[in-house]
Amino acid sequence: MKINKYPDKNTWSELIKRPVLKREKLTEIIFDIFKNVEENGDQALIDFNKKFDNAEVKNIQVSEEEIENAESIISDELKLAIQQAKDNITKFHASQIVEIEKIETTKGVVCWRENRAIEKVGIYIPGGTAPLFSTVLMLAIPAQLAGCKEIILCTPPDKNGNINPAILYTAKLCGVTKIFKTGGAQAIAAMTFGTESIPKVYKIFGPGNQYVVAAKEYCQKFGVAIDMPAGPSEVLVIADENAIPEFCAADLLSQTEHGSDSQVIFISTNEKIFNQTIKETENQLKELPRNELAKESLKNSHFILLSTIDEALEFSNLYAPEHLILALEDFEKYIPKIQNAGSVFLGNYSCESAGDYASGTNHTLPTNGFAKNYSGVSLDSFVKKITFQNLSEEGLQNLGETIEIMAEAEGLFAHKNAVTIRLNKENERI
Ligand code: HSO
Ligand code: ZN
Repeated sequence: MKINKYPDKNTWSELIKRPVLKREKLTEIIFDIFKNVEENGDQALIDFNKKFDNAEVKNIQVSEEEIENAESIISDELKLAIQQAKDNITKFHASQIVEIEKIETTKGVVCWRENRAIEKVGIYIPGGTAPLFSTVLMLAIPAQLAGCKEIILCTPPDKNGNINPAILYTAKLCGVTKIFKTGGAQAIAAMTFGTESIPKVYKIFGPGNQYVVAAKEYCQKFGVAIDMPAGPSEVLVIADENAIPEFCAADLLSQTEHGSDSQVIFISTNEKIFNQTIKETENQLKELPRNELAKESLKNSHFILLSTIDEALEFSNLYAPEHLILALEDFEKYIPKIQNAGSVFLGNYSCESAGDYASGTNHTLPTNGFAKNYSGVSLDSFVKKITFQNLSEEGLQNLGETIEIMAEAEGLFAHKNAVTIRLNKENERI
């Protein structure tokens, strides 16, 4: 970890830099994978499963029997936990449904917006050491609430050709319509073009490695939308003299265990809390099963001592963290000063894990500074909004002249005429 005591403001631009990823030559690889999947469909996916995941898979689609089997393997304890998380995530996302409001902008001119669900969406869940079934909750729940008709899920099989039972169980519970054993860029390609078994979708969601991220960038060329540009996970913690170093260290480490490229930033205005948190982080690190990853990501991480909370927030707004934790006594006072952050955790008891799993907010959030211009996933991510308008005769009379004058000024006489012809007709009748 890098320790910075009262760094000069002109060094901040260095401190806010994310770790530079060793990006391999991805463009060509992604192009080839997309071409192969477009041309060979399911067979390409079966071949890629063998090549990349060392898995023999005959049927790309997960069967009903496999899903039932998963349900019988999951412990009752885990089922109950998933249920409570689901209830909270559902409650919070359902609260985002807004009522249609019809607005009369001029007498006789009524405008409004209505939501329509994106009909077909695809969820990508990475394989590997941490089976992120919590991400299934975060994506499938709002998709179902929004009314998406087709919600498909792709995830890579293990070397026995199986998928983690918690992923299968959660997918079924949250209304995923079809589950497929395919991962990496080829899964994104399959959802982009469609194959014999995988339907083509209109929007793709979910995290992934550098190949998946590059594939999600590429699929947009074919008219598919994505949730947001992605980067490694991150958290920024701001602590005052009332913060609890053990808690701060635990929060920092929870984020470092996601991957060696995760980044955490700790800022304190109190030297004692600062030093204790560093010590605690080193102590707790030793106990973690995934401490190799955590150690690596700590190398990218900064511990910063600053003079005031206002300064800490100024730094945080510049960094625009995915997660911001305010371990502050009077956090209320600072809320209006938060400008850029994906999701904020207030007070000593609001750990990031709460939002990662079960409090109700979504954990699919903008990283890599994108909190400056993107929101996290919400119900809105699964709908598009259509505007409507209805002008009565009186409405057109009230607004017509304005439209005619503007159309004429743009030199667009057909536009003007669309109004004039109607107003004249009206006059004829009178
Ligand atoms: N912190 C991750 C989400 C997650 N954590 C899933 C645990 N499981 C990205 O925000
Ligand atoms: Zn997490």
